[in-house]
Amino acid sequence: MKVAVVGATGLVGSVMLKVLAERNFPVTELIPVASAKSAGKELEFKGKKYKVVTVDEAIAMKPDVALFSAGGSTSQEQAPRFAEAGIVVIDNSSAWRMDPTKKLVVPEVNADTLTPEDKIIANPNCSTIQMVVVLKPLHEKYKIKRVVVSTYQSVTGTGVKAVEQLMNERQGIEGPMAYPYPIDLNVIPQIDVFQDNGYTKEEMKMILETKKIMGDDSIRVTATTVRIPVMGGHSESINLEFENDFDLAEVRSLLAQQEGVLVVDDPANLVYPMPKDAHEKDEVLVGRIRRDESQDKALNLWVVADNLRKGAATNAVQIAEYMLKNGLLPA
Ligand code: 2RA
Repeated sequence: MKVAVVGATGLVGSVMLKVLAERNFPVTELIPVASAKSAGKELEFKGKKYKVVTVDEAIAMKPDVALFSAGGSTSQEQAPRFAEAGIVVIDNSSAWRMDPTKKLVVPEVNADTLTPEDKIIANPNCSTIQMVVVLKPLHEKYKIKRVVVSTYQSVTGTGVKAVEQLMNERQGIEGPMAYPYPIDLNVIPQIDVFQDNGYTKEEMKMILETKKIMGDDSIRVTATTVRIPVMGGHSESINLEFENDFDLAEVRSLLAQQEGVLVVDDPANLVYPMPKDAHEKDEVLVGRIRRDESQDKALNLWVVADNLRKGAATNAVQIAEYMLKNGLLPA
C-alpha cells in the first residue's frame, strides 16, 4: 500500500513512521510529505531512503492513504484535495474533529461507525483518546452520567519548541519560550487559548470530542487541562458518576478485558501508572481504581498514556489498520 505521511518531519509525523514500521503496516511505498523548505530531504523507513516531497507531488503519486499531522490550516486546505483525488485521509489536527460530516475515531471505541463514504477521518485530541478508551467499557456497563477530568500533560504535546524550553530551563540556559511562563519546576493551568466561557480550547476539545466519540450527548463532561514539566506522557485524574451502581472487582475486570488498556493497580506495593511506564507503549495504563466515597455510584481513576503514540500516531495507524482489515482501504 502506498502511504503518505503529511508532516513526516514533525514530532508526531516521525512517530507515525516509527509506528507504521513497528506494527508492520503493509507499506509498499512511503511518501513522506513536508513543506517546500523540507522537500528534497531524505528520510529512512524500514532500511530504505525516501525523498521528502511537497503536497502537490504527493497527490500526483496517488497514495492509497495519507496520515496527516501538519497542523489545522494545512489540513483544512489540503485534506479535501487528497480526498478528491480518491486518497483516504486520517488527520491528526483539530481541523475536522467537530465537523458533523466527519467521523472522529478511536478504534477501540467507535471504529464500527466508519463506512466507505468516509474519506477524511479525524484523529481525536491526545488527552481525549486515552480517556475514552477507558470510559468505553464502563459506559456500556454502568452508563456514565458525568465525567470530571483533570489532566497533567507533558510538553511533547506542544512540540519541539516546548521540549527545548524545558531542557534549557533545566540547564539554566536562556532560550525561546513556547509557554508564557517557565515550565520547569512549575505547572501551567492553560493548554491552548482561552474561550469566552473561561475554558481553554484543550478543555473544550475534551468535553466536545468525548460526547461525539462516545455517541452520547447526555454524558456531562468538565475538564481542567494543565501543562507539567514532564518530557512525554499525559496523565489524567478522572472522576466518573454512573446511572447504575458498580462492583469494584467488576470494574477492574472490565478494564482488564478492554482492548488497548493495561490495568496497573496495586497500591499496597506502590504500583500505579506513571508517564515513565507509558513511554513508547501503545496501551492506556489505568490505576488508582477506587470508589469515590463522597458520592454514590462514583469512581476515581488515574489514566496515563504516551501522548505521541496512542494519543496521536498509533491511534491514526490503528484507524488505517481497521479500515484495511474491513475493506475500507485497498488491500
Ligand atoms: C497538547 N493535546 O498536549 C495538545 C495537543 N497535542 O498540547
